[in-house]
Amino acid sequence: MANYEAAKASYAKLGVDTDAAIAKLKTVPVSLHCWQGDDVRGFDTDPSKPLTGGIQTTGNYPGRARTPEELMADIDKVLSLCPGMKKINIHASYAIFEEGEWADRDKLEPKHFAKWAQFCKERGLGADFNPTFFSHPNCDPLTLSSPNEETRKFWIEHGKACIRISQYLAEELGQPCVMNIWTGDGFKDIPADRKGPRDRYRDSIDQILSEPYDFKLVKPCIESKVFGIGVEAYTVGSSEFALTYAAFNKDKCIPLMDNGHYHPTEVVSDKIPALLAFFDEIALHVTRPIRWDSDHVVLFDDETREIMKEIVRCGGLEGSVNIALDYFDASINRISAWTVGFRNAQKALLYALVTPNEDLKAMQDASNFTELMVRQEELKTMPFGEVWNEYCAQCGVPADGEWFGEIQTYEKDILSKRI
Ligand code: RNT
Ligand code: ZN
Repeated sequence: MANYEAAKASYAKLGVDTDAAIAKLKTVPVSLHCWQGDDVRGFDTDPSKPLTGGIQTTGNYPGRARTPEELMADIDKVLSLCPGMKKINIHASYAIFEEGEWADRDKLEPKHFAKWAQFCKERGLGADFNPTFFSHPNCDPLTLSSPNEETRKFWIEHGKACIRISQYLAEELGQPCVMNIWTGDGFKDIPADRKGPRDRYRDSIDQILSEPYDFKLVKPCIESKVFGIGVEAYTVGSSEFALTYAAFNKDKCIPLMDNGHYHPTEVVSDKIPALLAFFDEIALHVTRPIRWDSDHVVLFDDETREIMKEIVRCGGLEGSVNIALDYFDASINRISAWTVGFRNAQKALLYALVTPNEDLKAMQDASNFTELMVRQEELKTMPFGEVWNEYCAQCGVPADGEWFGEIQTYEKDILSKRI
């Protein structure tokens, strides 16, 4: 406490109000992805079947969640260790069926997500949603861009079902539901026709978005990608495709950028203000790519901090930027992976909120680049850790150094028994 008061005084000298920063962060929803807990397997298909769509989890750390009950218990553990306002990001493949019941993806209904709605409601959380266009026998391997009309129809019906489920989740929870359309459609090697699949993908999205929904409640997104594993030569939903679709359909959807989906020297921190110059609202998947879209756990690293700074500076916390996490590491304790990533996203947001952004901007506008560099460098050794600890305390969650023991106990008591 005394440490926080001292840190607060140091920041006050820079014109930064740390109490206001903490209060603001408490109101910003960050979406926690359900798929870190079970290596993106879901419950609607045989879990021994491989993950497809060009994404991959690597590692076989023991303790993967195998049932909805296990996954929800694990999420509860994560929630208890993470500060801030959360939403739960659910994939369609995590449908929960009654005993003896099953529905294919084109026939999914809101009732298959009633248990998720209840889970969120009981904890005061919002929900986001994703159609699952991968890990299913009807990936031929294409989905929404397939030349086979029967295949394409199946996936369009899946997308429409997901719009209805998203509308249900938003209404049940009284919060908007971001519904993200991403497919891994593409080719391993040089295609003979690059436009055909894109024409079909475009038409498929048009059909999905023709399903009625309230755009204030359901926010369909189009997520682009550069390449996937086994899909190295061509991706149907490329950056240009996804952005152009979103730009031409601003009344129906918003663009989504995943910071693992670009060439390694491109940075999403720079793309956020570029998009916000044209779009009222955008969505993000925050992840950590290493050489490719490896979906490593989010760290408190330079680019995560820069992404959060841009969100704050661009006014993104007033509703124009929807923040979700997207990573999956099976090589370390999954609860710890989830917790580290969520806490780091929060930490980077708080760090951005205690940056004297207006003063720095004024220096830039006055071409005072010398002082700008000095001030930016000096900020790096401010007593930020004290502000972070205060935020954790106010949110009723453990400070750094105080939570890992809980994960070890959970592993010993719960995860190690999952064999
Ligand atoms: C894949 C995309 C996509 C998925 C999730 C599971 O590269 O990032 O968002 O990670 O839908
Ligand atoms: Zn993503």
